[in-house]
Amino acid sequence: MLADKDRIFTNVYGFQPWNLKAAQARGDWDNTKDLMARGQDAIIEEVKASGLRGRGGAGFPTGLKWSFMPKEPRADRPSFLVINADESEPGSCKDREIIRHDPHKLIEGALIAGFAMRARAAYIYIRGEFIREAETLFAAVQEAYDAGLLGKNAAKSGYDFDVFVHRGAGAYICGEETAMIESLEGKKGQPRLKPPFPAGAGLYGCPTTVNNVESIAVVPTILRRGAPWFASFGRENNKGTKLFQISGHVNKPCVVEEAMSIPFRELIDKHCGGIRGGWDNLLAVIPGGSSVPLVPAAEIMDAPMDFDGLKALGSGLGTAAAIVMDKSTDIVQAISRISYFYKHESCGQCTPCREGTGWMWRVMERLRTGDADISEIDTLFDVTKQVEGHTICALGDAAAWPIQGLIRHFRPELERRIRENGGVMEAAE
Ligand code: L3W
Ligand code: SF4
Repeated sequence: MLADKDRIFTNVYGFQPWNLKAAQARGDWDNTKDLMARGQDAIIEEVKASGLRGRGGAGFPTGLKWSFMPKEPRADRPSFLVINADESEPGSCKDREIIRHDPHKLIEGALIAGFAMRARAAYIYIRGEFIREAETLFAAVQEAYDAGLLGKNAAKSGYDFDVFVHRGAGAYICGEETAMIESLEGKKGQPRLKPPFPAGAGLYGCPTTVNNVESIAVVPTILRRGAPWFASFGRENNKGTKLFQISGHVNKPCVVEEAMSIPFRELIDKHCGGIRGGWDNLLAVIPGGSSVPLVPAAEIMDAPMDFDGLKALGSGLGTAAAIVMDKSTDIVQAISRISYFYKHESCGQCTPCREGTGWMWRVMERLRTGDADISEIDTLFDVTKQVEGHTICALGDAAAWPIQGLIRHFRPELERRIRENGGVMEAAE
């Protein structure tokens, strides 16, 4: 179990105030200018050496992403950092806790990361529904300005840096980095084709890096304690500490910081008081937020909770939001509900997603009630394969993968429902 002394988010439960004075007492903003004085390239190299991979779902190496930014931004084409606080993935609730209780880690991280990538400013795009969190964030940013930690000569570093907080308006798709950029520009939040990646042409066509809240908030501690310290947790290619969010049928759902690669059973027993009704009662787990396929009980129990461990099981770490389902769960209904979510949140821009998400949900609903033909299970699987990889953004994949996981692992349950309903012959819509 991760020792208290190795926790980055020491106030994640809000036992102490979030304000600047309390944050400074916890070590935030301690000689930030000295960290910056190491130089931009040295900071990027340290983050690379720490092994930090993006905490928003994709796991792209953070230092490498920063290194794509221009070393000498043009005066008429400044660089920007955009921080993704649009936490909308079903099951995910970690960025919310950072903003509620530790916002200065994020703001200090924004200054250091922005400086390292030679950005002029950071935009924190916060989910519209996070009303109280936005109030906290606005107030924390104001505190930082009042204390001279942001703005001209930020933290006496000699570097000018601004932080703007921008509230979203309730669309899941604005968590996709290019839709977020469109939304920041005042347009409808619809993803752009990539490439170009934001580092080449992002906000207002300028070089931009989009990072998740947790990725930025851990940076000051990595620099203070050193890359080898951070890299000492987890295993090769899966380093560091991580905020896990466990919801569903555990005795004590929680958000907890643990070492990357902790086995699933250990995570649940140590922090969640075990599975409701005991381990024999576990049915399946969606380990990384609703966008990744479920993993059946027998396979997840001893799995390392990290990028590679869950990929090997045909799933993914995603945002490390584990949705735990015991045997009382109607697994077909659960996945059908997730399908509805993606149908509802599709921006409608590309045909396989706009038409496919609705089609998949309607078939899922008929499978739920058993009002389908057995052959439709294969048809549905084929359609998920037509959607996957054929859309502008990852929402199409995210809609396809949970259904693929269900068919892969729970086909007998789907067939049982159809048989018990009389195996109705009906063409899919
Ligand atoms: C420059 C290249 N940059 C990649 C950058 C790219 C992006 C990052 C990762 O989706 C996943 C998605 C959800 N030159 C580059 C490059 N980049 N190649 O690296 O890119 P990518 O495309 O692998 O992923 P993505 O489009 O950012 C994110 C999954 O996360 N997810 C959902 C998360 C939800 C939240 C939330 O609610 N807050 O995070 C959960 O699993 O399905 O697969 O920056 O520009 N050659
Ligand atoms: Fe929009 Fe879906 Fe296409 Fe993404 S995949 S751009 S959400 S229609």
